[in-house]
Amino acid sequence: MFAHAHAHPKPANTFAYGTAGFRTKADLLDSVVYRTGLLAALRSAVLGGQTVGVMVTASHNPPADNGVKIVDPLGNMMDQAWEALATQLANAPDSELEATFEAIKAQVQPTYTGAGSVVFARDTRASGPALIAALKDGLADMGATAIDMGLQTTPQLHYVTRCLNSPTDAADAAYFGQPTEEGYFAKLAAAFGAIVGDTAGIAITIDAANGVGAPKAKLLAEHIPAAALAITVVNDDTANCDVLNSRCGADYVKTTISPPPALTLVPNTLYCSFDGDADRIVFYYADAAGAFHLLDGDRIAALATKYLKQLVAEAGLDLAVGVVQTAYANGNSTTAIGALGVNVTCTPTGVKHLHKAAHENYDVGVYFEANGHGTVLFSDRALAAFRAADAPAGRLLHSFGELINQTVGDSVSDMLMVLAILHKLGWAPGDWDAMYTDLPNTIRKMEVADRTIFKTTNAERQLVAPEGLQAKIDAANAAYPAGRCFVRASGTEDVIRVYAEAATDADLAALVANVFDALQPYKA
Ligand code: NG1
Ligand code: ZN
Repeated sequence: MFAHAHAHPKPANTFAYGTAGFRTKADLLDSVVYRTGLLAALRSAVLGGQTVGVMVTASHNPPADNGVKIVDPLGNMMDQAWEALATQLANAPDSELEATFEAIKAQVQPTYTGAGSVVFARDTRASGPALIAALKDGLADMGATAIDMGLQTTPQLHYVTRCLNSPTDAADAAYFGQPTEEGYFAKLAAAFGAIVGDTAGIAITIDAANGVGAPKAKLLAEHIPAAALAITVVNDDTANCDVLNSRCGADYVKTTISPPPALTLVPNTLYCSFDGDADRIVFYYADAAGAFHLLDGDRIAALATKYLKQLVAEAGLDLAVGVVQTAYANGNSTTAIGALGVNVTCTPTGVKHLHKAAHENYDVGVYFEANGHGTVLFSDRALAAFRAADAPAGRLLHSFGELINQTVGDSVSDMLMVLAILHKLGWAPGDWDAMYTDLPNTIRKMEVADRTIFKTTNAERQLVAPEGLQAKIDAANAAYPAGRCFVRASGTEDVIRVYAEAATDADLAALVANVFDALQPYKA
C-alpha cells in the first residue's frame, strides 16, 4: 500500500513525539519524517480535509539535529491526544508499518473520503531538503495534496496553515490573512505602520542566529519604511550551515546572559536575538558604563501587560487582561506584573500549556516563557470590541490584534510589538529595564540515572517523587530570603533541570549547593 515505505527504513532507535515534536540527530529522522507525512495526511482526513501543517526544524538545537512537528488547522500545536499516535507510528517496525497505520486509522475513524491536504516548510539546516523529500513521499503515498512553502520560520508556517483554513473574504470577521509569505509581511507591516506611522525613527539590530530568521527579517525590512524602522541583521550566514545557533541566537544570550561575541554593543541601543526557527526572542542593551542588561520573556510579558492594560482602560473596555508564566519566570517579574493589577497563572513548561491557559482564562492573554517563547492572545470577544471601538485606544488595540501572531510565539511579530510599545511609551531600553530588578537566579542541569522518577505537581513547582526529596528542597528554600528552588525532568533533554533564585548572589550560591547535595544520590 505504501509505495515509498521501502525507501525509508526505520533505524533501531526509539522515538518520542515530545514538547517540540520529534527532535534528534538529523541522520536518524528519515523514516520518522516519512511517517509524519502519513500521519499528517490522516489527521487532515479526520478533520474533514482541512489543511494540516508540518514544520521541519530543530529550533535552537545544533546544526546536526533536526526535527518535525505537526500543526493543527487553526495554527495551534497538534492535539495532544495524537502525540501518542505519532510516537506509535514512528516506532513501528518496518514489517508492521501498514498494520500499525491501519490500527491507528481504525481508532481515529476519518469520515472524510478525500485524501487530505498538508502544507509544510523547513528551516535552513543542511538536512532539511532530504527530510522534506521523505515527507513528500509520505504525502504521496496517502494521495494527499502537498503544499510546499519552502524555507519559512516556524511562526510563518503556523500563520499560513491558519490562513488556509480561514475565510478568504477580507470582510469576514474570521478572515486571518493571505496564505502566502507576502500576505504575512503585508499584514505585519500594515499593522505596525498603523501604530507607529511612517517616520517614527525606530532602530533595531537583530542577531538572527545564522538561521531562517535572517532572510525573513530582511524581507520584513523591505515592507516597512526605513524612516519608521531601520533594521540591521547580523549573524545572517545561512550559506554556512555549521554556524547555525553557534555562539549566537536567543538561547545563547539567555543561557550565558551575555551578547553574541560577534556583536559590539553601542550603549543604550536596543538589540534582539532570534532562535534558529524564529519563534523565540530576547532583547538586550549595554548601559552607559558598558554593563549588559538582558530583557527576556518575563520582561516582554511585563511590558506588553502594562501597555495593553492601559489601552483597554483608555478604550473603556471591560476585558480580562491576564498573564501566563511558568515556574521559570523570575519571582520579581511575577510580583511586578501582579502589581499592574492583573492575574498571573502558572502552567507547566512548554508553550502549548501557556497558550491553552491564556486562551481559556483571558480576553487579553499575555503568555511568555522566560526564554522568550510567547505571544499575546485576544479572545473573539476582545477582537470584536476592538473592531467596534472608535476611540483611538480601541483602534490601536485593533492594530495590535493584527500585529501580534495569534497562532504561536513569533520573533518577528513579537519584535514589532515590543518596538511599537516602547515607541508609544517613549521609553528607552533603560526605562523598560527599570520596571523591576531580577532576583539573582540560575538554571542548571544534571544527568541522572533515570529522569522519569522525578514526578511533579503544582505546575512543576514541587516534586511528589522521589520520596523525601521535596522536603529537603523546601528546607533549603526556607533557609534563604526569597529562596525558591525547584527540580523537574526536562521534556527535551535527558537531564533534570534545577532552577533557583534568592535575594543575593551569596544566598543563591548557598541554596544551589544545598539542593545539589540533596540530589547527589540520583546522579548518573
Ligand atoms: P525542557 O527541556 O522541558 O525544560 C525546554 C525549555 C522550554 C521550552 C522547551 C521546548 C526551559 C527551562 N525549558 O524545555 O521552555 O522552550 O524546551 O523547546 O527553558
Ligand atoms: Zn524555536
